[in-house]
Amino acid sequence: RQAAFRTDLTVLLDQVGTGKESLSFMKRRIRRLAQQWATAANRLDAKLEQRWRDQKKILVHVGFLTEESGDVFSPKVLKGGPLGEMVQWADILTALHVLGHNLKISMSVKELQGFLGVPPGRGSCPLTGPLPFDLIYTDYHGLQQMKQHMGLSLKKHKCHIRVIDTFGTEPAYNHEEYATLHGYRTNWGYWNLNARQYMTMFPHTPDNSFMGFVSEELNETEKRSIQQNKVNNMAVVYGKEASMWKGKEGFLQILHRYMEVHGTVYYETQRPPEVPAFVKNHGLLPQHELQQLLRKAKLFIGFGFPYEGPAPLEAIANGCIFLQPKFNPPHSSLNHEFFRGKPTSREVSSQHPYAEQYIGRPHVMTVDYNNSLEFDSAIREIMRTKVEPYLPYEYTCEGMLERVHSYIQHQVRSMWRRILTELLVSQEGQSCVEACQSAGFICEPAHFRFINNKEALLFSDTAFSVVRRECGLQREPLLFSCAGHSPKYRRLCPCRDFRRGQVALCKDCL
Ligand code: U2F
Repeated sequence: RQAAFRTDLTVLLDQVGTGKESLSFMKRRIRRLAQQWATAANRLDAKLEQRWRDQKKILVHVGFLTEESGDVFSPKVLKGGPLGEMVQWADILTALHVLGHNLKISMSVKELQGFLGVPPGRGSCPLTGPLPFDLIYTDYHGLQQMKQHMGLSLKKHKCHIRVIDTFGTEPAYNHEEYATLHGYRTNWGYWNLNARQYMTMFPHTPDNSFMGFVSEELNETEKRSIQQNKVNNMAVVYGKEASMWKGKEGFLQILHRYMEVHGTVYYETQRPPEVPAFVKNHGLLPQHELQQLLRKAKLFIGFGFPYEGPAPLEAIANGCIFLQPKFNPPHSSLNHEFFRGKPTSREVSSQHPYAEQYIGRPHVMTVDYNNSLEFDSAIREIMRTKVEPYLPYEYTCEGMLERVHSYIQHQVRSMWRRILTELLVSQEGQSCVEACQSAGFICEPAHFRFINNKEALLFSDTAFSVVRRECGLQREPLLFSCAGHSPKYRRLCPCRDFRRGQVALCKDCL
């Protein structure tokens, strides 16, 4: 069947269900952005010019919100707990619905069993027969639950699964045997999936697929009115939980010399001790009220945590400049508690590397907070600088629809029609992520299999162990890796071009 765009979200809202703050948060978000999604759907529809799109049967099983996984998120929705994951799931659900697919949503193991056709009361009875879905979107918790309830057949149906994985999973952690032998074993990894089945919140490593989420887009009238109403000495602090403010008095003092400081920190009855008296604390705000506050503010300032959340994109989209700390040395699972046990060695160079690397000045300033002169002068520069609201295309509704559409139509059998643009050889110790990036390309893991041979090595002439003058091929396709690097080797890298503002897609791929 052909999929038809949907602009009415009523059915979706009914499907999401009730009874938990997390679900209410997601529904409020879906409702608030309904008009933006509808406009985006119409635009993409026109752009695709009647192209055939298969309607897929899709199951979305949100593992981290199930009671069986402990659901620690829902009770904290109104108390300053993490919302980024809920923002993303709400947007994924909306994108799949708007693209016109046949969607089933499950938020409990019972519903999961029902949809997979496991007879009630026979908890671990494995699914027999064909899988009733073309695609299953879930997370690591959900994957574990499916393993328990589908037993052996999960292996057979693995290629239909997509794992929503905020921070990403690198090939070395995903490959069970390699991870076990080389000390990459964590609580999360070792599922032996194709690394592109992991879908991330930001474009971290091209080994995974970039799923993303959306932020509100402004029309020209709104942009103009924002610019007229900006208050040059108004700052909003990034951090809805009091603990995120701990030990930051020094910076807050400096900031307060120049600006009026606002916060949206959750509190019960009294001001949390971490939040100084000169801060105007609004308490945790509903998303639309936070947007209003950001429209007036000139500066949105991060103190290092939370990492890689949606809020800086919202701030920049509302015309704020985002000021954030540089991490030197970078934070990673090797040196920081928060990332410990996460299946990636990715080095996080600042609170929000995407803002730093993909957006940058004048919208984003990444500075060394230990240097109070640098910090001080950044604030003064921000007060003088005029910026326009900015939202990268890949974070608009249209950008997300376009990307998810492309994944669903072309990525199904792990084949991805993309055009190889360039074969590069990295420096010693350099990863293909960096090698491709330094030439203005992006690493394309789908093409490793075409270049993993003697001919390609001979052709490129330089890929060998520098010390032993040897060339090596990768025997295990699951270990092809853009992120991997070793001081001993130069790597042969498949790179491709990408669209401006839509890094997941090559120039001719839609
Ligand atoms: C990130 O999770 P967070 O939820 O902490 O990320 P934030 O950037 O703080 O914001 C999430 C949403 O919270 C909303 C805001 C954002 O869309 O509009 N919000 C609000 O509604 N009211 C307020 O007063 C303040 C914010 C990240 F997303 C997760 O993946 C990580 O697990 C987590 C830890 O690093 O950080």
